[in-house]
Amino acid sequence: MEHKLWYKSSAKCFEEALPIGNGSLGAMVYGRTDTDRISLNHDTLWTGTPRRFSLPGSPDAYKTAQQLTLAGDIKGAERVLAANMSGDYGCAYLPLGDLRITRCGAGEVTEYRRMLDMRTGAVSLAYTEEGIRFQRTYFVSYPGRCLVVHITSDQPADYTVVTDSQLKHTVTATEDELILTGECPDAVPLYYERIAEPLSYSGKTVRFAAVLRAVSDGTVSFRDGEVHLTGVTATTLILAAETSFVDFDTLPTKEYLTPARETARAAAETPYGGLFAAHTADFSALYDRVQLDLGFPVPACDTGERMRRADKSDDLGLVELLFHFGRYLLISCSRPDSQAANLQGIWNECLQAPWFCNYTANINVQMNYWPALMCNLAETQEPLTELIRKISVTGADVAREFFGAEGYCCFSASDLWGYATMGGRGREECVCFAYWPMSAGWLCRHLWEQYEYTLDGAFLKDTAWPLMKGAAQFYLSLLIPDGEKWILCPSTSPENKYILNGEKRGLAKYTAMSQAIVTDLFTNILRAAEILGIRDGVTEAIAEKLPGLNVYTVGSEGQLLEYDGDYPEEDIHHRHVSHLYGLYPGEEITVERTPELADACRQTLLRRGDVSTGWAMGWRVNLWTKLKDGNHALTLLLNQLRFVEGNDSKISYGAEGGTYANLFDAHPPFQIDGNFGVCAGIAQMLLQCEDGKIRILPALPDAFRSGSVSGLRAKGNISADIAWKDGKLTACTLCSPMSQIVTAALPDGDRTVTLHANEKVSVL
Ligand code: FUC
Repeated sequence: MEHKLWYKSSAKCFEEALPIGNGSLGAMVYGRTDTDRISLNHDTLWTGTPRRFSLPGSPDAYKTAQQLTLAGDIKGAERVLAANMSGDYGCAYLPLGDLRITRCGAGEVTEYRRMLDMRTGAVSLAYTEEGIRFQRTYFVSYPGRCLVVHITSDQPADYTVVTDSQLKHTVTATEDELILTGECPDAVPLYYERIAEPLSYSGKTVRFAAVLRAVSDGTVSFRDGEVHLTGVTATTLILAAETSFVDFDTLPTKEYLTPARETARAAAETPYGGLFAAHTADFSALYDRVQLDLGFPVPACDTGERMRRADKSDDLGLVELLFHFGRYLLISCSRPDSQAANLQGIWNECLQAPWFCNYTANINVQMNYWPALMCNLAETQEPLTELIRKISVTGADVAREFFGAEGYCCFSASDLWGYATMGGRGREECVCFAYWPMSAGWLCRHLWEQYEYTLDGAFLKDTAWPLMKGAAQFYLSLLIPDGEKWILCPSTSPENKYILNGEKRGLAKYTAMSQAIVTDLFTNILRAAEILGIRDGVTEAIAEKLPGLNVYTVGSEGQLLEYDGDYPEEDIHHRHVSHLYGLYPGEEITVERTPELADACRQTLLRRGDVSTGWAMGWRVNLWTKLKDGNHALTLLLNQLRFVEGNDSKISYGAEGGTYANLFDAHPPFQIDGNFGVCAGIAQMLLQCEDGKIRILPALPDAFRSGSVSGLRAKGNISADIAWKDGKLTACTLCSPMSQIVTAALPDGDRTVTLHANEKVSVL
């Protein structure tokens, strides 16, 4: 079992640096011996201010687009949607700044080691220079709400510490603090646009303060915006950051400087050992819930060298590491009271980050949470629930003003302020990615699953139900009859296009994915209604329309059709596999219950191919596990482990995905969803919940000869411990806090067992 990423050299770039975080405050540690860099983020630093949406007249445009689509004028319908519904993109996530620690050493650096220990949630650094042994430990404490850097040396040394930011800022020093204050710009250009003018600062955006303190056995002086440490052997740097963000709907006017100073002062008054102990206790309590041992030997070389090797098939220990790293990242970037994990979790150094580092919601933000419930980290999903709550408010305006519909909706991306409208800035070709009012439906499956995993009835009634109902009401308003069917017309399949009359089109009469998302939501809402004893007009309308949503058709190549016809695809290797939503994360298609459709999914995956962007391979890992093909899932996983060199700003939409030296997923660029997707996929090789059964080792690759996993979660608030040897299941116990009867699907057949409260029961 291995829980460490380690390196024999410092990070040359972001994709070699090591992430730490407490959900809100994030840091990337470079571990340099001359000027060390710790880049900083706070999850509420975004451009913009609260806003609500209106677009009078667009319900008519929507109806016009629908009529044009039904009449076969897809091009005309795309034009109408682009001209009347498409607007600006949402806001951008911003970097806070940097903390830099300089020591002007002259000697050669030897015995260097930089390491992330995922069990403690801390990075450490050790090296020798000029005969002095230096050590550092870095962590971001959730209980302490601050970054801690502990610096020691076996002989006295001198350092200078500074802070900096790309945002408008000032740095001042008091007697015992360095204070960086600043504010967010109103907007930043997209990543591929140049900043033509100085950024505008209206003074209404989020403001922030980062307060640095130093506790040392040597001399500490704060002057000229710097901290000078002289003759020190043990120093603890503490950095606390707070912002004026209140909530998505309120102007950011919260007091931030005093809380940041208070937090830093309180931490500085706590001995370092106490800070470290509180942090590790908090972190390990979450991280240690799941254990995975695949039994592979750990090579002697460092993690970077392991990643750089072309063939990963003889270093399958990396799979274990990737699984743990996914859990590590989730705990570090999404905690109760933090914002939801964005495209890069919380770690972003760019003023103009790719895709604004936002909540892209046509797969990405959802994928971030795929491992949460399976890996017994339900509380990390709280921020996602809050994101849904936001868009249930802002998106109600969008539903009404854009569609004349009830409920709420959100297009393909969101932000800190609950952005829910259609981006694309009116460009005609934007429809294929921007017109997609489906994200709320997909997001709601996380609410339902949270109930299924935790059986928390209060959560179902008070939180999940109203949010699921609002999303369902929106789709009920939109569905129209088409013969025996009920369709969402027009629809797109995220970011993909097909060929119609020799031209590329994104819009279609209906798409498999839109229908599948509504099917999933309606199915889950009826289940929830039954549990809650609710029957009303909404549930009746849902029950009536649900059977008519199934439009699945198998195409001429045996593939599942993505659109309403068997059109040639623009790109048969497209990264999105949206039409397979019903296989995963949805549950409509299973090998056992709908074998023909499962087979069509298999053909679709084979046609799409095994190389793609990072997250797209992460999705495919999960899909192959759902097809019960562990070996193919492993092929995808190994592809995802393909080494990608960092510090390359190129964005690739093709077959260049993989993993960086610091195990961050490479779209490229870095995008954290792939880390979470693959983490969930590894869990799904070992355990799946399907049609009321708990499937044990449903997709175990042959190469995983012997191993064990414990603490994985199954639906029904059940914890599972599994062991296997030479490919055969040798032990499996299930445990639940209450008595219940469950069916376990084992490799050699089903077993129904009675679980008694808090007793581990063997199902073998
Ligand atoms: C979706 C994907 C892209 C990228 C972006 C952030 O739009 O299609 O590949 O991941 O999100």
